[in-house]
Amino acid sequence: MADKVVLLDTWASMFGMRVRIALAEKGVEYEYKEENLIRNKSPLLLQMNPVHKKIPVLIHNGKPICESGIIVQYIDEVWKGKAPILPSDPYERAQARLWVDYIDKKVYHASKRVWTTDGDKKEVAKKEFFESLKQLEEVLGDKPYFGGDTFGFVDVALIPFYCWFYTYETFGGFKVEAECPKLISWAKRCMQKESVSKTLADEKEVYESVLDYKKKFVLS
Ligand code: GS8
Repeated sequence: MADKVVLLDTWASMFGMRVRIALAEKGVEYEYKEENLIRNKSPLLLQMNPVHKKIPVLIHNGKPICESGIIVQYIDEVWKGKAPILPSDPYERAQARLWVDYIDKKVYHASKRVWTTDGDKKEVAKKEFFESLKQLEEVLGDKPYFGGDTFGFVDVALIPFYCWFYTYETFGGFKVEAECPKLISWAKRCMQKESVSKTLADEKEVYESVLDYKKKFVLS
């Protein structure tokens, strides 16, 4: 029986984009279901992710897998043959997981505060955002990808943030390229891959959706 793969997601989610890139890398066909997280989470989402009630959720032959980093690893294990995402060496694999965890804990939290806060809080967020990106630039070094010569787990986890850079830059009054040129070159390299360019949302549409969100909910 053919695999039935369903993805519960929202179009602008950097976490959902990770999963879509991984599925594209592996050539897995799936049904995409857009969730309305603000007004109305679907009964399917609440049933499939009762703990966090968050997207993305991958439903593989009826069984849910939650949390983007875990989903990408699951995809890599299930669809083994093509385009490995995680390194085969256990030490390298541990390092890749460490940096994905770093992206989740540092980059995401700082980046979100750049557009949701003001004043001193925003200045602290900007500082932390650049510290985390510069740390990642150091990890990248002179390699084409975080995965070395090939696009890997850390690349999949980080590249969706690229289509949010315009939003961070507009709210933060900075240019990422001025501070982290190597990272921008890396992002442009990743964008040459179809799995990435076809997945990443339009940066202006992301920004418009953030403006819309902020109008509805007074943040900060
Ligand atoms: C984060 C998912 C998440 O924040 C992962 O999958 O890696 N650690 C998780 N999902 C958000 C949308 S993207 O910002 C979400 O579903 N939010 C709904 C809510 O918080 O109610």
